[in-house]
Amino acid sequence: MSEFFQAGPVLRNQFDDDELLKSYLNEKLPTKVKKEITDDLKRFGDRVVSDVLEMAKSAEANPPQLQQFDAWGNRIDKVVVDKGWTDLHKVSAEEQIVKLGYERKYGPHSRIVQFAKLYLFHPSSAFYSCPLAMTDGAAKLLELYGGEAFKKTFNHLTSDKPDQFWTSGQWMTERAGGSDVSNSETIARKINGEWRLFGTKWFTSAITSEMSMALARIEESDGTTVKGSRGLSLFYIEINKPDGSLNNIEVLRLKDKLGTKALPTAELKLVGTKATLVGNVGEGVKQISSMFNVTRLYNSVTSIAAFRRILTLATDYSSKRKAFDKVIGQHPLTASLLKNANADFQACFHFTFLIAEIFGNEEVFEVNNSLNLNREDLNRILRLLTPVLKLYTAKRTVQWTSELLEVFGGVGYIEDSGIPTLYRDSQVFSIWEGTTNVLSLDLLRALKKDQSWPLLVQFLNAELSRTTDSDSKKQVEAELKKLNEWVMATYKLGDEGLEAEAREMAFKIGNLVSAVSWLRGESVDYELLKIFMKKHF
Ligand code: UCC
Ligand code: FAD
Repeated sequence: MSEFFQAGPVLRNQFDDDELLKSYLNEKLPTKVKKEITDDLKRFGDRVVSDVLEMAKSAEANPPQLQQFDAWGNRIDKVVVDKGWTDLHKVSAEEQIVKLGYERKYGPHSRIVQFAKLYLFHPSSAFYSCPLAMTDGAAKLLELYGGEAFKKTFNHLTSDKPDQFWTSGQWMTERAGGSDVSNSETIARKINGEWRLFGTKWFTSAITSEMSMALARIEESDGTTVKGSRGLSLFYIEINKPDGSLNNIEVLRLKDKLGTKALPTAELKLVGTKATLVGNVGEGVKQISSMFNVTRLYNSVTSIAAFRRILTLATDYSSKRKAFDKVIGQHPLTASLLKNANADFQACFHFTFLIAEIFGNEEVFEVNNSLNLNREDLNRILRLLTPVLKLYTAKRTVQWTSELLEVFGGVGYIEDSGIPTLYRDSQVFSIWEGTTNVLSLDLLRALKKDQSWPLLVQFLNAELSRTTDSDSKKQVEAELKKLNEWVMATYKLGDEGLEAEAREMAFKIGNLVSAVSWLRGESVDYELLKIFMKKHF
C-alpha cells in the first residue's frame, strides 16, 4: 500500500518567476539600462533561492549569542553570529545592494534598479536587509551633513568589497521613548576635547555593524542640558576601538524577539563612548530624519518582498494540494482569496516603486523628469507620502501574511514549513521605524508644514490624465474628488478631531495613490485593479 505525501511549495528563480517585476522594469527603464541589468537580476533571482537562501536558513537556525565574559571572568561582551550572517554581509557588498543607490550609474533610475535588487534579496536575507537599510540611511545622512570629514566613512558604507564594506546602526530608541524621542536621556559630554556619550540605548539592531548614528543631549560645562527634542544632537560612533575591543560600550543583553531571530538586536550601555558630532547642535532629530526616511522606504520594499514571498508559496501550494477532489486553488473561495491578496500586493508594489521613482528623480534631478515635477515639489511629495507608504505596506503585509498562512492549513502552523517565520517576521514592519499611529501623525505634520495637499491632488490628477481612458481611470478620478472633499471636511474638525482621523486619512491616501500608481503602467491587470477598488473605495 503506498502512503500519501504532500508535495510542498517550490521557489523558482525569483526574477524569472515575477511577471509583475519584469513588466514594471520593462516599461520603466530605458533599453540601455534594461540591457545592463537584466542578466544580473536573473542571476541574482537564482541565487536567492539557492546559496543565499541557505545562508539565511543557517543564520535563522543559529541565532546570535552574547558572550559577556571570557573564561577568566573578563567582561568581553562578544556577540557571536552564525557564518550564514557573515556570508550575507559579503553577498550584500558584492551584489552592491547599497552601492547601487550612490554610484548612480543609472541616473534617476538608480533607485529603481537598487530596490529591485533589494526586493529579490530581502526574503532570503534573514533580515540582513535591516542593517543595509540603516547603512543606506547613514550614507544619505553623511552625504547631506557629513562633508569631507566623513568621506572615508561614506566610502565604506557604499563599498562593494566585503572587507571594506561597513554597515551602520541607528540608535534613537531609549527606555523613556521610541516614538517620542524627546525624553531621551543619553548625554554627550566633552572630555579632553572629545565627545563622550553616556546612557542606555534600548533597541540597537545589527550590533554587528561597524558604526552607528546616535542621538544624544549635549551637556554644558555647568552640567545643564536643553530639554525636549530640540536638545538632541546627532553623533557618529565607531563601535570598536582600533584594537577590536568595544568603544566603551556594554552589551547588556540581546533582545529575545518574536521574529527577526537572526538579527542581533541589543540593549547597550554607553559608558564614555567616543563620538563625533555631525551637523548642527540641537538639530539631531531633523538630521536623522534624512536617515529614517530612507529606512522607511526600505521597510516598504522589504514588506512587499515578504508579502510576495508568502503569496508565491501559497499560490504554488494551492496548485498542488487537493481537497474535495480538486486542487485547493480551484475552489472558488481559495481562488478569490488569492486574487484579493494579489490585488493588494500589486497595489503595494506600484505604490512602493512610485516612491522609489520619485526618490531617484529627486536625487538625480533632471528638468524633464518622468514625474514632470520640479525638485522642490518632488521633495514635498516624498515628505508627504513616505510615512503613508511605510505604514500602508507594513499593515497590508502583516494582514495578508496572517491570512495566507491559513492557505497551508495545519502545515502553515508548523515550524519547519518556514511559514511561521514569515508570520512572526512580518509583525515588525509596522513597529520599527515609526508605528502606524506615529506615521499617521507624521502625515499630518507634513501636511501642515508644507501645505502640500493641493500639490498632491494636482500631481495625482496630472498622472491620471496621462493614462489611457478606461472605466477604472474615471472611477479613480471620482474617488480622488471624494477624498479631497473628505480631507477638507476633516480639516474643519480642529486639531483633536483631525488627529483622531489621521490613520483613516493615511489609509485612504494610500489606497488612492496605489490605484493611481497602478494605472500609470502600460500593462495593467484590470481584473485585479477592479477587485482592489471594489474592496477599498
Ligand atoms: O527602529 C529603528 C531601526 C529598526 C531597524 C532598521 C529597520 C530598517 C527597515 C527595514 C528593513 C528590513 S530606529 C528608530 C526609529 N524611530 C522612529 O522612527 C521614531 C518615530 N517617531 C517619529 O518619527 C516622531 O515623529 C519624531 C521622533 C520625529 C518626533 O520628534 P519631534 O522632535 O517631536 O519632532 P518635530 O519637532 O516635529 O520635528 C523636529 C524636526 C522638524 O524640523 P524643523 O526643526 O526644521 O522644524 C521636523 O520637520 O524634524 C523634522 N522632521 C522630519 N523631517 C520630523 N519628522 C520628519 C520626517 N519624517 N521627515 C523630515
Ligand atoms: P511607544 O512609543 O511606547 O509606543 C507604544 C504605542 O503607543 C504604539 O502603538 C504607538 O503607536 C502608540 N503611540 C505613541 N505615541 C502616540 C501618539 N501620539 N498617538 C497615538 N498613539 C501613539 N530603535 C532604534 O533606535 N534602533 C534600532 O536599531 C531598533 N531596532 C529595533 C528592532 C526591533 C526588532 C524592534 C521591535 C524595535 C527596534 N527599535 C529600534 C525600536 C523601535 O523603533 C521602537 O520600538 C518604535 O519606534 C516604537 O517605540 P516604543 O517601543 O517606545 O513604543
